[in-house]
Amino acid sequence: MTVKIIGNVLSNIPWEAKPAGCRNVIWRYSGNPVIPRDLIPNSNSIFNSAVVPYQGKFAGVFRVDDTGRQMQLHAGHSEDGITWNLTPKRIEFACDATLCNCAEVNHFVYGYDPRVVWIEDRYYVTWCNWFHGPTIGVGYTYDFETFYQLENAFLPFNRNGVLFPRKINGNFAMVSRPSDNGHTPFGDIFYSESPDMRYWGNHRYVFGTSGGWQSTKVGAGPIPIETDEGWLLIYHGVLTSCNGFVYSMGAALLDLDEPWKVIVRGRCYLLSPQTVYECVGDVPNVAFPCAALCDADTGRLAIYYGGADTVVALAFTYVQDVLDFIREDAL
Ligand code: BMA
Repeated sequence: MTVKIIGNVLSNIPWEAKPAGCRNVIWRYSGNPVIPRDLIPNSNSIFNSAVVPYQGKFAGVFRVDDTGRQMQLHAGHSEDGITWNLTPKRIEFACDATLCNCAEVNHFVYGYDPRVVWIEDRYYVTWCNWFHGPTIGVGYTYDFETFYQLENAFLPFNRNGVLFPRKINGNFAMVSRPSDNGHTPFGDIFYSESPDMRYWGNHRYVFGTSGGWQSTKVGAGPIPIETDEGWLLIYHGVLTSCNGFVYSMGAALLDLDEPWKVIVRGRCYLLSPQTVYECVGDVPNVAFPCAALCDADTGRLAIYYGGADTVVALAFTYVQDVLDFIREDAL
């Protein structure tokens, strides 16, 4: 491994060796899916969810659609990152009145596709939050029990708001994907900065659609991974087939100081929906990454992704191998 990962040594992340004969850069966990759709009472589906290391174990925020098909967020804990306990009651955000006008913002209608990241002194959560349509909700927690809500980052319509794990040039940094109020047949990734997690600006264009698997729209996935060569961004790309959207995952490397500048981006997907749990479910043909655990020592990467908008699955790779893969066949 020549790449240096700027992050914590996490020797206990989920891991399984690459199967003999596997030709792909990424391989699926043999026990997939790790979270079934019916893990908690009244869940219709659990997918597109975010996990982080927490107190030597793991915690996260999970997208749970209930059997009324209401999209909600639930907290969860795990000893090993594979077997999860989710709190049956959904997260109800308290208001941080110092940074949020609660009466205007804190009306929970729906929340989905969360991301979680530790920045400086707390875990920040972003998600797709109803505010007269989808936009980027922002909150934080210290303990995965009490969650505080802040002002929405952007106007509607926006999705896939993903924070960077540290300030860049003195500001909080986020990528997001402006969209429409429906199932959005377009979408490019933009970058924005904030001095205080409240006011967002300095908007920059990062990248948009390209051919093949990423020809309809793209959106950031897990929290970007810092390396000495740039930010590794795992993202989803969507194509439109005669049968609807197909969601795959790919990767790009962004400049460390100016992350809107793309150093390299892969032409081919890392993983596309091919297994039964990616192709059969409430929305067929979806592999949607929302979180990754990375061990800075070995470069091991465990990626959590939603399968067919129904379950949570895991896949493994090495950061070095992903970089080699996108450089060998770059856009
Ligand atoms: C997007 C979001 C995701 C979902 C995807 C595929 O618009 O709703 O949560 O995984 O569509 O249905």
